[in-house]
Amino acid sequence: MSERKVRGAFIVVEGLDRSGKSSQVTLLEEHLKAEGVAVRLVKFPDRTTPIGKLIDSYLRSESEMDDRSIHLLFSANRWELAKSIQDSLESGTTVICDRYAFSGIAFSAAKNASGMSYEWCRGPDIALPAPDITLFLAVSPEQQRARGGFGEERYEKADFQERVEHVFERIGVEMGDGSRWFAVDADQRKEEVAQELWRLVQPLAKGTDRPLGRLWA
Ligand code: Z5A
Ligand code: MG
Repeated sequence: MSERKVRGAFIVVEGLDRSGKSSQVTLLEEHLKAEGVAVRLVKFPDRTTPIGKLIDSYLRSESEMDDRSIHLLFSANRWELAKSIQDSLESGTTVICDRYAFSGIAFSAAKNASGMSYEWCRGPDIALPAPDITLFLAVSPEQQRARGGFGEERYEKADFQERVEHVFERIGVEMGDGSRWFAVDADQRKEEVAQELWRLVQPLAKGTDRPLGRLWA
């Protein structure tokens, strides 16, 4: 019987604003590298691509856009990188992703705009590479406000963030038990959060032989 090839693991870190995603993604990268694992960091939105530049201008409130248009651009920004993420995984590199399709659904569905149901928001991201694990950083509104820089960009308002959180909760429930979606208390100190994330990621540190799935497909 032929052995299945081991590929890199696809690890997604999600959460509300200022929950510490970028800090944790960096700590996770360092930890994996120290274990001798080949790692690639990806961040969405990727503000460096032509589509990413449009998104960046929108987030800074330097331009206005129809809610549906910006939603589709966020998704297109992920599709731009989908093939290269898959290639990295297949070549044995572990990919850590700072925000993914779940942010896309949560922030757009929270707008409660007409014609933008939860299902509609999910549509464009169906069939993207599926994460092997999603780490959702849950932060309280008090901690969010206490952390640096909150309030500078378009969506950084407490009532909106609360609606975003509700959509994230729905996603977590609907992803189901087999999806490896884990919520982690991100009010803890950085080192404590990092330890908890490492405990969850460690079984995937040397890669996985599971075929790469497709989101909601
Ligand atoms: N968006 C969307 O609408 N649709 C989509 O499809 C996608 C995104 C992908 C930009 O995201 C916006 O795009 C975002 C969602 C929307 N809008 N909102 N709101 P972004 O990822 O580019 O946002 P960001 O600029 O990276 O900020 P962030 O993600 O909110 O921050 P973070 O990465 O979670 O946190 P951090 O940078 O690691 O930490 C923030 C500060 O807190 C910093 O000073 C840290 O030192 C501090 N920190 C971190 N952890 C701790 C702990 N544990 N204790 C104390 N202090 C801490
Ligand atoms: Mg960040």
